[in-house]
Amino acid sequence: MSETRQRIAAALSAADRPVSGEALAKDLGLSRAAVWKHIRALKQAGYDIESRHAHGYRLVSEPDLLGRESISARLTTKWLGHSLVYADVTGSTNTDAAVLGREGARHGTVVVADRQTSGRGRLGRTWESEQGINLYMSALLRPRLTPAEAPQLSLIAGVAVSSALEQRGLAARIKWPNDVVVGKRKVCGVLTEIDAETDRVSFVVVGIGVNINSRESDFPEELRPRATSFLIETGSRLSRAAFLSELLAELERVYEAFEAEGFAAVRSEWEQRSDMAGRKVAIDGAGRRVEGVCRGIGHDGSLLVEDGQGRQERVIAGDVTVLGGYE
Ligand code: BT5
Repeated sequence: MSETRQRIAAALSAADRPVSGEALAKDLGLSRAAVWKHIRALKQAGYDIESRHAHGYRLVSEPDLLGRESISARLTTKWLGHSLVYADVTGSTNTDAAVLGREGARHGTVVVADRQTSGRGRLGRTWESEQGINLYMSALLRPRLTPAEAPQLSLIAGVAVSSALEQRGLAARIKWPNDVVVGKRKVCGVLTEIDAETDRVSFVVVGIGVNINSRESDFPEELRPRATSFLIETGSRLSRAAFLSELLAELERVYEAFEAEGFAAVRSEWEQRSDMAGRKVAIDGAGRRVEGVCRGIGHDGSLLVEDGQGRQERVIAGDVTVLGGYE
């Protein structure tokens, strides 16, 4: 944004009453027509500015801008996100992080975008990635794990998101393997992708999408019964840059515990943040359905499901339906 535009935004933001075009023009050494053009551009950039004849301009709300500087300025992590790539728009932050991974980018690199044009879910599904309101980020990690262990990082991301939302007063639960939900509705999805040779992980990309300031009408109609956001649940807006910094701090904390002590260090926190234990569930995956009562997760992150005969099965992947509870 041009410096003049920033100064106009700052002047409106500082004023507690409408500011006339004439006063702005005089203060900034501009013509009134130029002021008007800048106001129009600010509106296009998401500033809600009321203009009333004979009163002037009043700033109703500022856009929740995400940007390299606002993110970096808030970072409190030791290493996660210190190498930061920011894009106003990209296809998918997961794809970008994987490209960086193959180019040798370092452990802890984070890619953030204001909007994704091809946001991805699992199994070729789409992640709705509207501009300006939500969070789309991917962390490039180089853990010492086998490919079979790498999906545990989805569970770690779920713990971090649920914990960061809780710090902001929203009780969101984890739904195995990769959702964070409020009631029946999804507030966050995690997509973990692995680049590996046969027995060694080269890197893992943990992609996290969190709905922050979406209103119901921002979601496509068919998604409305199944999707929610921080704003919908709490009635308050949240700065994406502030939340991102809190989320990265949580992700770093949980990842470090996992790195030091293995999945066992995270397992009980995961179980506390999920309310799946004891619930009847059905899991569809790999061409079959497993039904039973959820008994928590195993030491490897698999879902433990007990059938009617008391036999326990470890489910490694699939889509869970909580029967009689959330989807
Ligand atoms: C996921 O897949 O939940 C993983 C989503 C990961 C998104 C992040 S954003 C940053 C990074 N870059 C990417 O390209 N992806 C990651 P899955 O479990 O397959 O769920 C996908 C399903 O969730 C869709 O088929 C919809 O039903 C629903 N969905 C799509 N967009 C949504 C949204 N914004 N909020 C809630 N639900 C949504």
